[in-house]
Amino acid sequence: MLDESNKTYPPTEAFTAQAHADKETYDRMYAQSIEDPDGFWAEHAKRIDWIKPFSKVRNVNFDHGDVSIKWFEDGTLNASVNCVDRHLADRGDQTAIIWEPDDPADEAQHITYKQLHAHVGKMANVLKEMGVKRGDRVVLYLPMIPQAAYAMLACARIGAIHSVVFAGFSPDALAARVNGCEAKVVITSDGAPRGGRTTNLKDNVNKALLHCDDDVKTLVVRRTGQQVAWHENDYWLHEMEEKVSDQCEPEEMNAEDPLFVLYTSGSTGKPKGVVHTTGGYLVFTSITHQYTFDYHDGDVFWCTADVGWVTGHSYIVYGPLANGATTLMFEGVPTWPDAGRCWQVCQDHKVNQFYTAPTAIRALMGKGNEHVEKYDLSSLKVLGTVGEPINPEAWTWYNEVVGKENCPIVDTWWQTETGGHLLTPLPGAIPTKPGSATLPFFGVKPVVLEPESGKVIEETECEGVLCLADSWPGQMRTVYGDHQRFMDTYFQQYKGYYFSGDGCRRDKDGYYWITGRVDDVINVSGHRMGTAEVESALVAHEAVSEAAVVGYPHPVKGQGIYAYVTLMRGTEPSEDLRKELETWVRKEIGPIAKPDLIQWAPGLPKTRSGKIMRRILRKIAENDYDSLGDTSTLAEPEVVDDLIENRRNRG
Ligand code: 6R9
Repeated sequence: MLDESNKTYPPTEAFTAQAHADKETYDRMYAQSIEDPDGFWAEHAKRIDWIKPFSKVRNVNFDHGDVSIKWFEDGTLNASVNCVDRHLADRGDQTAIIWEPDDPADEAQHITYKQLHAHVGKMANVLKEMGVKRGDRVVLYLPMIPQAAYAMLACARIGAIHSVVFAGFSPDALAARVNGCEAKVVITSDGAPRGGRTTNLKDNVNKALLHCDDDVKTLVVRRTGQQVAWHENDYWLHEMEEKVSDQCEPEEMNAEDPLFVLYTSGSTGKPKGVVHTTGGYLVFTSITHQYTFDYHDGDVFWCTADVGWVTGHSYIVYGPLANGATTLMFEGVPTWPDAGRCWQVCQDHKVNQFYTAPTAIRALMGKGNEHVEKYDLSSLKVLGTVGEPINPEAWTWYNEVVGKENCPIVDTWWQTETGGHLLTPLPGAIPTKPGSATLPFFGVKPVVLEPESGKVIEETECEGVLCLADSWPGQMRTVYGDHQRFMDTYFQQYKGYYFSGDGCRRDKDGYYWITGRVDDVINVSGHRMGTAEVESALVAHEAVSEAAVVGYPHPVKGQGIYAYVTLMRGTEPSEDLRKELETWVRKEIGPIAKPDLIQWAPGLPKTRSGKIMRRILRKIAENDYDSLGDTSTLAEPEVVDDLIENRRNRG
């Protein structure tokens, strides 16, 4: 592996000269944000239009049992007004959204702020017409089409809470989320083209709704024109839109009213509904979008994430649109029709900031430089990465081949729970090091704790678990319908701190290096997967008696899914059964959860109290047999030898 850990890459003088922040500005603003958080955030909350100004900036308690997080609590605002209406006067005819369809032969669309306003107004009125009221939940299960952004903003406009479900999730996973937040309406499309193939989304919704309340209505966007099975509670968006006006009076929302729920994997089987509220989230996504990407008026910003993930929420929709940016939305995949697709889009639309995940960078790096070199990438100014640690090889390729050593790379560490960037370089201010998310954003107080004792480590150079000592405006407020779970997950283990679930190292310069999850969450292609979710899908199959899932290093995905499976007595392992289990998990959760490797395990290593020793399974999956640690406390130490022998046989 390349050792780049001591190399630093300072921004060029020319870049720094035009940037929002140089090192001195960063130091000054960071210091102020820590010494006087109330003053700092009162000042920066002015970037948002308030209907009624707030008088109190923060009201935060991190004590387990009594956790409560409030920002700008007596202020009122509307998120859709901030993302749309307030730009009409100055930039009504500027493009708000560039939509690049899956097939490069189809033409891109440019939607101006004026048009966005009309689309959002119509969709908001359609939702009202369907009976959606302030506080109701609406699930979005959509391809990457502009209607996804319209729908989010339409919900925000009428005070409904959206919950976007990634369109790659299975009908079962969708049903669990519709039921979890008791949604009134599901918004979907007939089909979803992606990488030249089409998924029948409406069909998935039909299957999901068999497990949901009969009253749930479906609003369908016509994307492909394909045939769909129709039910009595189904409505076509284009038909509904004919009946309503495009003017919709926005609801006056409290800063702490929920804006959305987004389900994410945790270390137990059931996904958590992460709740974000309106005021703090909008302030935080807007300020991070501006400073982290050094976004300037007129820039074209492209985040390649799907709106089904938090990255799409914060950096395709809310952050950029709150800043009056031109945000690019891409329906396709980076490798279809070929590995030049992203660079062609960058060239065609003169993209200035490009934000993607290490897994995409690695996949494209593997296809050869010629796909990049064919295109004119001179518009690029800043490159971003998110989702998992980036390996130095991929970082260097991104820097040299894509950025021509002329674009700072911002490695942004954050989570669904944090709403926006917590650790990241500001591109004009902070010299970068490949693989490090560098330093905290304004107002962010990272601490490294000893994992066992929970003691805060004071030395600069150290390694431990990453916690946050104080709140920031974009922090999640609760788990939907389960505040106890929120407190237990994030505030119980280390008293008085928010526990991120990540391990990290801090180097002599105070830079943070994320070492990965310390809980039972694995990170597959930048997507979070709870090992327990995959395990419960596996044991739901009649042939499986027990399953244990761990992550292992994967050259493109970062981590792959390694499943140890014990079969029911009398069931013989076979290649057919292996395929069947793979298909089964795909169906139960979705394609992203398909195990990369299934190993038949006659027995699993357990403690005498019956706990599966994942530490050992992880080592075996990594082919690292010399550091298995103490196995003598196992109920049946000999199962380990069996597993090792099986692992060796598969090479
Ligand atoms: C935004 C997002 C969060 C988990 C997080 C960590 C990993 C994200 C990272 C990173 C290293 C980075 N992660 N960004 N690890 N360097 N720059 O990805 O949210 O899907 O909730 O995942 O992803 O492990 O805890 P989410």
